[in-house]
Amino acid sequence: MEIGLIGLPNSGKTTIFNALTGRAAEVTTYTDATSKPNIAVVDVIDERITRLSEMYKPQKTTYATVQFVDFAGLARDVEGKVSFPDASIGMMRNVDTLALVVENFPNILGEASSPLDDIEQMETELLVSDLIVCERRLEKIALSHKRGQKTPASQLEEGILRKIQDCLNDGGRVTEIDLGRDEKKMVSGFQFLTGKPLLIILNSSEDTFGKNRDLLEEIGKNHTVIEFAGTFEMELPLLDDEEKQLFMEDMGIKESARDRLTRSAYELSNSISFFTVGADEVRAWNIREGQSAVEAAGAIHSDLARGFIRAECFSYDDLIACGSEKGVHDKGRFRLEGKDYIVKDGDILAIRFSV
Ligand SMILES: Nc1nc2c(ncn2[C@@H]2O[C@H](COP(=O)(O)OP(=O)(O)OP(=O)(O)O)[C@@H](O)[C@H]2O)c(=O)[nH]1
Ligand SMILES: [Mg+2]
Repeated sequence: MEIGLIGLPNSGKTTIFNALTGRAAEVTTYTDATSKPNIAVVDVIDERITRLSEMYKPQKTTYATVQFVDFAGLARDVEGKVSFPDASIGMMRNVDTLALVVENFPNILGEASSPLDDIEQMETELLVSDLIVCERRLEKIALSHKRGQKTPASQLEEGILRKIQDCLNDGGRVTEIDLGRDEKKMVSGFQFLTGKPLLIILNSSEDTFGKNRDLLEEIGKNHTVIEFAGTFEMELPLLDDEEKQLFMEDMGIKESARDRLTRSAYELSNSISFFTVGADEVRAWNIREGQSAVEAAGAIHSDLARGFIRAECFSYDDLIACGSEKGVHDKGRFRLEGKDYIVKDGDILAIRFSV
């Protein structure tokens, strides 16, 4: 999964990136629009994988990974209006989930922040950039229709894009539009920014962290929101475990920034994990809730999907309850599932296939 950190200039994106990754990317008062984004890949530490690895003692243990991308400063024009640099937009379209970092601490001039206005402003930016994509494509389609190149596919596409355009013009998001499976496929190539799950990170100052209930509630009416204490949490990965524990308890932080964010992002994007186990490797894989056994096979390798015969399947919970794979068999919890079986979070799969 790829999570993109976006936000107004100086909202603390790089600070949060450092808190998430344990990196020390430069935190500056002003980065310019030409700066490259910071990118880091981190393991998603899933206790179930740790436990499976202890049981199977494989040569290799592979956790699922999340890639964090910290987008460099938005450009602000002379009137203070922000816009995304083209290079950033291109990259933003490639991430799975957008995490909007919102400043909730006084700026360097000591001025109070305005989180709700900032969210609105950023949402408008996302919407406008989708609207531009939509309108450009519609113009192209209209032109080819005028030239007599009208096909069922082009008419279908036009219809969907009109729906999207209307929704955006009404201030809605692409995620709010009820699209069928084929329609979704048709527009997936546009990678609309408002079509991606959006998570709000309220970046609070150390002294107000945990005391922003009203604000969080207000934001929570329309969004999934989590609160971070950016500058404080950026220091945490640098401490030893005991110190870290003490500092976190002191602030009332129960989980690391990384764990909080990845869990929310998984929930928001309906991601689930299934596992493969064996003497060579124990590994976690991510798919979307509702995906089938053959789609899960395809996540491992396209050959497995192409030559799919059956999925051997049992659940992690049954394995733990029964103590061993043998126990799972003895208690009748071992299953053979077909192509259309909907994979559950925590399923352990082995794909039978032939190509
Ligand atoms: N008090 C306080 N200051 C913060 C916090 N997070 C960031 N800052 C400060 O805000 C300034 C900008 O932080 P960055 O993390 O570089 O912000 P950014 O969003 O990456 O900025 P650009 O990349 O330039 O858009 C720095 O001076 C940080 O020290 C925070 O949680 N509390
Ligand atoms: Mg930055």
